[in-house]
Amino acid sequence: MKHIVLSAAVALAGFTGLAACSGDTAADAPRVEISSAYIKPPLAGRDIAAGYFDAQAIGADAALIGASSPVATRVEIHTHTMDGGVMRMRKVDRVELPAGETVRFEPAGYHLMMFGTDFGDATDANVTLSYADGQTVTLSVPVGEP
Ligand SMILES: [Cu+2]
Repeated sequence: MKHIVLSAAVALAGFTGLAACSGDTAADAPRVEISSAYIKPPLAGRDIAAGYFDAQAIGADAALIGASSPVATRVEIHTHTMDGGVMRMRKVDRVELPAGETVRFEPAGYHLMMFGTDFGDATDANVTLSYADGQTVTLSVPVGEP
């Protein structure tokens, strides 16, 4: 009996080792799938744009903790909240992405707020997303309504 328990412990240790190993190699295997991404360009005379997309964590929970873009001086993650019947935007530091669930970044919901943008004539812009596990992924995102 003691022997069986010991084997189980060894098997468990082996499994944990494997999990740690796959974590180490995750840098080249995106664990969050981004789809339907687009950037809504600024209104005329403004330089604030918004980024929208669908995010789905694959296999394990993930969390988006930041974003940046070479065409923006600053990119923040925002959410909308109702405040006394008024819709307000609020900066958030982290968006949980439960495994297998699609989290939408969309108008009136989560979105990327891009400040000080300068798109020029670009039809696409790079956006780098940073995740809680340290992974960063840069996407080329179309500029314009989908
Ligand atoms: Cu916003």
